[in-house]
Amino acid sequence: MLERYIIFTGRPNAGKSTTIRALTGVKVPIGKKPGTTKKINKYQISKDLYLVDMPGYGRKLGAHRNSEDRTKDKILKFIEKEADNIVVAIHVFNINTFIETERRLARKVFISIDIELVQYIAENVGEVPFVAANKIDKGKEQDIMENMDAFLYGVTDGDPEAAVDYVFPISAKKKVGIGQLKSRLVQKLGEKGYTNPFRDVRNRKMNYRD
Ligand SMILES: Nc1nc2c(ncn2[C@@H]2O[C@H](COP(=O)(O)OP(=O)(O)OP(=O)(O)O)[C@@H](O)[C@H]2O)c(=O)[nH]1
Ligand SMILES: [Mg+2]
Repeated sequence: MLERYIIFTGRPNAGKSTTIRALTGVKVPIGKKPGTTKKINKYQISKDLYLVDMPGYGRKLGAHRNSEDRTKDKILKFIEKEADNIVVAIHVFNINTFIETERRLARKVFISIDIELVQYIAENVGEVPFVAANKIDKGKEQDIMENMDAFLYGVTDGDPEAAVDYVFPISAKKKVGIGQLKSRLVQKLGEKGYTNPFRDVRNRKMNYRD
């Protein structure tokens, strides 16, 4: 049986796993430190449909460069190889630290890994992923707005209006903005023949496999 995927991507600690919990009720492991999700974890939610909780894409303090590179490689390979089987992609990023992290990690040359990954998904899957701008409950409003502007500007190449349809400010932890993202996600899945995809999964304990 062919497997189809709903994938969640993003930097270490962005809140991918928390977002899966908030959207679907599936109790995937979450943690305070980056590196909680170590493998590409699949959770079957119906006959052929799987939630895919990805490990963090990018650098994290104290981690070995080699293992990080292997992880990044696995994520990119998965997206490339399974492109036709990815029904929906959701990219999660931290709205508080977008500018700061991108600058710091790129050693002052401003290259955005979040934007690169969004574009990589769009090119391979053939559709722009939904983007969850996470952790809006944290930090100053001014900083959040600046980070959002920088992200929108980068991801649309200077036409922020183009992103209103697929970027969703959320707090996965406080469950803010989850309703809007979920209804777009459910709508999109419906268009692709998956009705009521999360009906039976709430609070169910599920085993993952990779
Ligand atoms: N304040 C706040 N914290 C959040 C939010 N979402 C997630 N977190 C916290 O961020 C930390 C990381 O959350 P995870 O969901 O494990 O992040 P992840 O992206 O899956 O991380 P890795 O698996 O390590 O790549 C946890 O301490 C969460 O409680 C949010 O919306 N607001
Ligand atoms: Mg995780």
